[in-house]
Amino acid sequence: MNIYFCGSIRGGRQDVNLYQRIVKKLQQYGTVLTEHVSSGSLSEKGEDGDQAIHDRDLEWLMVSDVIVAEVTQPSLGVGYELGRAVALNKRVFCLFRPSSGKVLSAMIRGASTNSLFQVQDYTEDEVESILEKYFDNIAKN
Ligand code: 6IA
Repeated sequence: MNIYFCGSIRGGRQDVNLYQRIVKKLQQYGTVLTEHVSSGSLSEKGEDGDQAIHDRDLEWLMVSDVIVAEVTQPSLGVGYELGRAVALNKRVFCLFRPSSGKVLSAMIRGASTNSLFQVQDYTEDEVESILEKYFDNIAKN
């Protein structure tokens, strides 16, 4: 299974340790195409050029079976990826932490109208078990 993980990069890296935990867990279920999103040493500039990054990410999005996004830290790039994923009819799982004090965008919360697009509120300590539950479920369907 190809898994595309989305997390904020230029939107702010404050949750990067949590992204690392998520990617580590996701690797139990398949190949995480976007492992770099969780890299602690990612510089803000990027060496490839923005167009190359965009085009490569879209190619990965197209070949992915499921998109998992940590959406607590708002990111234009993540929002864009999620919109493209919906247009591609992909399975999407968004993770949000209400304890952050933030309120999730209506365009993300409101997109969860069917089982293909799900938004899950969670606390940091339950992140692994939430992912287990989700992937056990899709394995059954
Ligand atoms: O707007 P943001 O930068 O927060 O968007 C983050 C999202 O866009 C992530 O989920 C990534 O999949 C994608 N993305 C944004 N920037 C990059 C990137 N390098 N490399 C790969 N994917 C990216 C940007 C430069 C980097 C070295 C900081």
